[in-house]
Order: sequence, then structure tokens, then C-alpha cells
Amino acid sequence: MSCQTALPIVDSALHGNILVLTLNNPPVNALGVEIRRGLLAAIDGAGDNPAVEAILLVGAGRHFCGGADIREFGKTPQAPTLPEVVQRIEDSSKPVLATIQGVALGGGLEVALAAHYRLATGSARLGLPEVLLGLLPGAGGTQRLPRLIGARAALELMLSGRHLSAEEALGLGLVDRLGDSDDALAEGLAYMRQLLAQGATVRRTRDAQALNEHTAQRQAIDAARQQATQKSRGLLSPLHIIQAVEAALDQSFEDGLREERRLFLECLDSPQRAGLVHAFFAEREVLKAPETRAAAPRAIARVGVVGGGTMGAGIAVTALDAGLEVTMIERDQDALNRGRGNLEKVYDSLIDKGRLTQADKAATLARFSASTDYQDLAHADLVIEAVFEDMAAKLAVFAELDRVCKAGAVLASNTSYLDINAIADSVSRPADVIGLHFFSPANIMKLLEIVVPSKVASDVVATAFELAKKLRKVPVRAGVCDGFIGNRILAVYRQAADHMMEDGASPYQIDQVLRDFGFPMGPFQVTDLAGGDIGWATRQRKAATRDPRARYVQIADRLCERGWFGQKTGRGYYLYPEGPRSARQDPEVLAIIDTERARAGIAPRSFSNPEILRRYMAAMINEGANVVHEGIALRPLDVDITLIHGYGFPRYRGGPLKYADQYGLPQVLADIREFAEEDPLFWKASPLLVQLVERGENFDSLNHSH
Ligand code: 3H9
Repeated sequence: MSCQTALPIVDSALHGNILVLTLNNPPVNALGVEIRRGLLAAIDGAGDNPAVEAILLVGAGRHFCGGADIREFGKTPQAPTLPEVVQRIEDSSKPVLATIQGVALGGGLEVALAAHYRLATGSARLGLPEVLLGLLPGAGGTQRLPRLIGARAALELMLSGRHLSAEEALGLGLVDRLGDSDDALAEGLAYMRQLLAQGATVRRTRDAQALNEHTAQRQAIDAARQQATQKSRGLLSPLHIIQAVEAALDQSFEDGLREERRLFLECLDSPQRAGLVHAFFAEREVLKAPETRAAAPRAIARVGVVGGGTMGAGIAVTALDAGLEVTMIERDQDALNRGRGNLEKVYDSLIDKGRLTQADKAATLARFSASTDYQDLAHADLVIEAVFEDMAAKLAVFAELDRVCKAGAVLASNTSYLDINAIADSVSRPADVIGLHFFSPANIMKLLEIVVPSKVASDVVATAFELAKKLRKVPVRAGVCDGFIGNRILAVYRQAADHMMEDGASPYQIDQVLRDFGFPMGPFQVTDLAGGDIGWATRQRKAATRDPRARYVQIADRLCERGWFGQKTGRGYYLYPEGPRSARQDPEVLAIIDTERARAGIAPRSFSNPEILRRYMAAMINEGANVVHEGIALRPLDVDITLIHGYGFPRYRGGPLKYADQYGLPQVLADIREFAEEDPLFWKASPLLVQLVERGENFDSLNHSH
């Protein structure tokens, strides 16, 4: 968008005595420097022009305005600032009406708040989502919105970042009127003419009175602060938003604006803002794969799911929720009943929580069918195999799919480790075969790895991306290797955690360090949640091919041999006397670890928290670099999005490779070389990391090359 310099970026046209200013900066009319200059000049010009009696602000295209130009954050600021422009709009001596169609977000809504009147059409969505970027509304939003709709509603909007519909905005008094049609210009002109006819004059939001009821406002602020302190886990911007709203209550408008600016700049400078903005753009960049540019997707309406276990049922729910028709296949009636039960359980729990009605469930299930006969997949446009993670089982399913599916059907495997090239080569139509790696629970987790085997057709890859969009998943393109992007990296940093545990750190200390870093859970808690038996089976499968020189920590095997598989067995690394929420440290586990250390001849040492983090992150970053180096991930940002959406990496840190850039690649490399002195086999610096350090570059320099 920064290359959009074609002028005029603010169109100006006189309709009788009303000057229409159209923000014209596709695709979302973001308020970059050119548009700020244009707007300021146009507002000033309108003030001096006797032919102008009123001003109407509209957006060109679908949207009013998507806010400040996010690409400018972190660069040298250019005048005029958005707060200046917004102030000039409010100060206009001629009435200003903002007509909102599509989004009015962030700075876009702040522009509208500075206008004297607001109209929303049916398509309007209004919000202040700055918090999601680690920011606060910095163009007067924290001062004007509470004055207009009160502290409670304003805080709710700013702290959640959610979008309001036109009706909700009207209900809150955020807009004055709803348009009958979606023609923003016609609706705006009609309303403005009516206002002029009624003798309406300027009406400044800064003078609105909703904060006057002081005690209630103070209570709302206190409650928000209490909640945010508990919930926001180290995030800066929520608490800054609350502080800014408090300034709106306690200080003059001008002083409040100054406080808002100070707090905004603090957020702008924070690494959290950099991490969140990186995540915002990375989420959009992952959608752009070479194949999505090269080919159009195939049509998908009917989906088959083979396997009704937790994974298959979760995938079926996701597809049903996206409005698709779903047929589930299982090998016999009992398995099918269980599969249907797994699926219904998801909907029933939503009903229990009051988030779904029985009628909704019935309507959704009307698009669901279940069968033991593969022939019922004959009309499916896409089939996702989600059976047990075993090559022979998968090949048997694909042989059936090859036999029954129509020409052009996409045949997908939900494998998380197995070689999809081998699966593709087993059928007569390898160009139709692709990997779709969902994460458990599949109806909740956002990540979808799209695993691209060597013979797949481009339009099949494009179809997978289109499917992800329908399912509201975040797709990441991955090449074929053991574990693809996510599980391959996980295997390495998980080993680093095991090494530290055997060398002297307790699993509880390691988990705590990672929680403090921002993960919702530490690695040992995750094992307990997922079930220790899964990793155990994988380790047994790979035992024969393991490098005999490589370090192998046996502690997990000792727990599994006792049947301690984690939450589902009531104990794993933790004890769960009363279910998942009752996790407790287990002295017996610590004793087993001690015994294992002795058996391995290790004299335990203590680890500081920063050292634990340094080792864990170095392992994650190094394998992330390998994955990029080998072309398994297209760019570093694909690794970042995988870890954020599939593995709980804190979004505000932008993903492991963004974190590495902030930490400094020379330091990461120095860490790895230091650790390699003890274990050179495990700690081998990635060639990509070495190259980047030699060239004085960072991971982000590779994010723009595709
Ligand atoms: C702010 O306003 C701060 C102020 O309070 C204070 C300042 C002092 N800037 O999402 P899409 C790009 S903070 C630059 O695919 P959709 C986006 O990257 C801002 N670029 O479309 C993409 O580019 P590309 C507060 C932006 O229809 C293209 O536009 N505002 C911006 O699904 C299409 O985007 C927000 O946080 C932007 N502001 O959704 C709103 N917005 O084609 C952030 C979008 O190269 N934006 N782009 O990949 C959104 O939530 C969605 O983009 C929106 C459209 C709902 C607007």
C-alpha cells in the first residue's frame, strides 16, 4: 500500500453547498501520509471556501477506512500526524458528517468520531482494534469515545478490539442514524441536507457528556483494570488503554490528549507492538503461495472424512460449520457410532454452554451423513483421511479412495509425520493428493499445514488454501519432511527441554519459565495434555533409525512404562487428583528423574530461568532456520505463524524467528556455539543462521522474497 502514491488520494467534489471528501487509498483507505496531507488540505480549503456550507466524509470502494497505515509504524513519522488531522476535522467551523460503509476501524473510526455527525450503512463495522496490534487508539479515540458512549462501553470496545454492527453502534449512540441503502454518498448527502435544513451546526464530540456520571465511570475503569491485570499477562497496551480512559475522566480534554499521545508512543516503541504487527502482516502473507497465484481452486461443496476419531470428528465439525456437506466413513457400524458420538459431543457441549440451540444442531447435522461404504464418497469434491497414524492403514484408505472417488476429487491426508510423497505415489492420480495437517482439537485450533508433495497439481494446492479460508483456518504451506514445519521444530526444542531436565532443571521450573515467556502451557504440561503415549509410540517407531551417538533421555519412557500418560490417566509429569485443573507437582516424578540422572552418570546442576529460556529458544530458532533453509517453509514468517497458531507461541512476540531478530542473530549463534561445546551433535548451527549473521542480515530480510 505504501507504493500507492497516485493522487488525488482525497477526492474533493462540491455537491451544491456540500463538499464531499472521498478517502481513496485502496484497498482499505488506510490513513498513510499522503491521505493525511490530502485530508488536512481539503478541510482547510473547505473552511476558506464560501461556497461550502458543510462537509461530507466518505470512503471510496467497499470501506470507509481501515485506520492508520500499519506499514508506517516503526518508520520515521511524517507530518501531519493523524491526531493533528483529526483535531482539524473537529475544529472545522462547518458541520462535518462521516458516512460509514464497510469498516471504520482504528484511526478510521477516530476520524468519524471527530466529525460532528455520523451515519452508518447496513454494511458498516465499527471498532477500535488497536489493542490487537499492541497499540491504543492514538488519534483522540481514548478521549472522545468515552465522552460519547461512557467509559464502560468504550473500554469494552477498546480492550476487545471487536467490531460493532451498525445497529449496535446506533444503540450505543456512536452513530446518529442508519442508512436505508448501502450507497454511502447518496445516504450522506440526504442526511446532510436534512441537517442543514434543520439548522444543525457543529457538534463536537469533545463536548459530549457521557463521562459526567463520575462514580459509575470510575467503577467501570476500576473493574476493567482488575480484569485486565489478571487476563492480559504482561501485555502493555490494555493497561495503557485503561490509563488513557482514566485521563479522559480526570483531566481536561487537552491534557487527556497529551496523556493519550504519551501512552501511544510508549506502545508504538514496544517490541510487543512490533511482534503483533508482524503477526498481522504474516497472517496475510501466508495466504500467498506460488500455487495460489498460478492456479484457480477447484470447487468444493461436498467433503468426505475418513475416520471418526477425535481428529476426524473435529475436522467434520469444522467443515460442517463452514456450511459444507460432510460424509464420514468408518470401517464398521460401531466405529461409525463412536464417530457420530464424537461429533455430537462437540455440538452438545456448545448447547450446554448456551452457545447453540437444538434447532441449530439439527440444521447443521442435516448436512452430515455417515457410512461404512466408501462408495458413498463417489460424489465428494474433497476427501480428508484422518485414520490412525500408520502408513499401512493410510495406504489402504487411499487405495479405496482411488477406486471410488470421481475424477478431479482432491485426496487429502491428515498425517502429521508420514511421507505424503509415498502416499501420492500409491494411487493412480498423484497430482490430486495433498497433505492437510489439522491440529487437535481440529474445530478449535486455527493452524492448517498444507503439505505439498512433489507431484501435486497447482490447482489442488490452491484448493487447499481456498478450503482453509472457508474453514476459517490459518493455512501455512509446508514441504514434505518428517514432521513438516511445526512438529519437526517441536521435536527439537522438546529434546532441548528433556536435556535440561536430565541435566538438573525440574520439569516444573521449565514449564514455569515458558509460561512466564507467554506460552499458555509449558512443554511438560503439553505432553500431559496430549498424552505421553503418543510420543512414546513415535519414539519406539523411530528407535531403529536413531543415531546411536545422539543423546536420548529416557525419563519420559520411565513414566510411560508406569502407565502415566498424563491427564487422561490422572498422572504424568504432574498429578491430577481432581481432573485437569488440579495439576500438582509430583515428588515421585522428581525421584524418577534423579534415578535416571544417576543411571546416565549425570551430576545435576542448577539452571537459571534465563538460561532455560536461552536454550529452549535457541533450539526452536535453529530448527526454524533449517526448515526455511531446506525450503520446507517458504519464508521465516511461515515458521512464525505455525508456532503462533499451532503451538501456543505468544503472538505478541511475533513468532520464534521474529523473536530471534529482536534478540539478535549474532547472539543466537553465539548461544548455539556455546551449547555445542557440551553436545556438538545436538547443537549444530543452521547454515542459514550462519549465513545471515555473516551477511549482517536478519530473518525478516527473507520475508519479502516470494
Ligand atoms: C490505528 O489506526 C492507530 C490509530 O489509532 C492512531 C494513529 C496515530 N494499514 O485483511 P485484508 C492491508 S492502528 C495498512 O486481507 P479484509 C492488508 O495488509 C490500525 N494495510 O482484507 C492487505 O494487504 P495485502 C487500526 C492494511 O477485507 C489488504 O489491506 N486498524 C491495513 O479481509 C487487505 O486486507 C486495524 O487494525 C492498514 N490499516 O479485511 C485494521 N488494513 O493485500 C486492520 C488492511 O497486501 N485491518 N491492510 O495482503 C483489518 O482488520 C482488515 O484488513 C480489514 C479488511 C477488516 C480492514
